[in-house]
Amino acid sequence: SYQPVPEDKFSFGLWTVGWQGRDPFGDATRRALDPVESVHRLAELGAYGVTFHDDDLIPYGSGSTRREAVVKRFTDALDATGLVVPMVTTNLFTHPVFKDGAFTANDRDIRRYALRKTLRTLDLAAELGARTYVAWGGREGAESGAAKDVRAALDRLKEAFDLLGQYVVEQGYDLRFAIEPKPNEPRGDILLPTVGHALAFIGRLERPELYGVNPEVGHEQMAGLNVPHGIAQALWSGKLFHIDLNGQSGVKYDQDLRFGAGDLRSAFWLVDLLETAGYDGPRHFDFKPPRTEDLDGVWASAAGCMRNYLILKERAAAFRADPVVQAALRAARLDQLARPTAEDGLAGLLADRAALETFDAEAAAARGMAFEHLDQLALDHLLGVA
Ligand code: GLT
Ligand code: MN
Ligand code: MN
Ligand code: MN
Repeated sequence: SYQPVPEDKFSFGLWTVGWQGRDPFGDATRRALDPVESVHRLAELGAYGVTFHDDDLIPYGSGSTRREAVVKRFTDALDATGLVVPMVTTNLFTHPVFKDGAFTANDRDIRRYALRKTLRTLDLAAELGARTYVAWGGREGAESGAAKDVRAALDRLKEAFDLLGQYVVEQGYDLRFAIEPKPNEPRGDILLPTVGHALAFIGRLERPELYGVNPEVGHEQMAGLNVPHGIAQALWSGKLFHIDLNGQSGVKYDQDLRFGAGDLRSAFWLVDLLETAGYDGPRHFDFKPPRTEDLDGVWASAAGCMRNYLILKERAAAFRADPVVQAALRAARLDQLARPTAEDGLAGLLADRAALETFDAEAAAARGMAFEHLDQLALDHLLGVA
């Protein structure tokens, strides 16, 4: 029946279903959604969580009285529906003040403002019980060479994240940071463009254990990369703190299609990976219902994200359980890959004449890998004909 339930841990950003369809060429095609209305609709659809930027919930520029009233009304809706807030983030990209970035803006006073706006959001995240803070640096980048000293900008980015980490520790907040890479858009080139760049950056921070990644399916594909491979490396590094699921068709503008649209085969392998690797975080959808849709279409699109995930989860599990597939995996020698190459140690390897002196490279080269048969079995399962 593919009916989502809270145990599936599906979550949505307020900015996703709330996107009004404004793009660089056209105005809004839909009215604004009240966050409280979104909370109720998402709960009815079977989601367990809702996420937001500070400004998605509390209109930019609100004073403290308005702030408190808005948060109270929102938490009442959470209490009424049982929805939780697993993740919160800060809008550091919409206001013109962030046109040259936030934590890496050349203007120092803008960087200090961005930090204060973020520290205030960390308080809100802790207040609402969020365990993850996402940091997407969409405006941290450049369109031209001399405009940004990238090494200095990375110093400032490290300085910012170290300060945010210090704050979380000093306040005793149970919060971790998830850095979201993206190669471009809105900046011509964005800093930390891929999962690999972000992982390398995290290793340079003062408290690396506090930071992980929030990869977005479409963002890696915009860089022409294999999403399940990037996610696998994040998992292998213990750094998959959160994930943005959506759809994208190849290297072009950020499409933010509903999950399952775009590269379906990649989505199949991604779900297979998340479900078999023991990822237990939110399955968070960061998509944009196309601006052709009215509000009925918005909710159909949101429901489709979850339905497609559940269908792919079922198909991937059937693939793994199929005895024919298991035999094909052995024929493709996946069991050998799982075995250490030299459990006999360096001395054993050096003493092993069969590893070099008498090794028959021609015979080994002649062995087929049987990958095509295996991949066809996967496609049969994905297409529902296995
Ligand atoms: C923005 C961006 C997304 C990020 C969001 C978090 S905001 O919509 O395109 O990929 O995940 O800041
Ligand atoms: Mn995107
Ligand atoms: Mn995203
Ligand atoms: Mn996006």
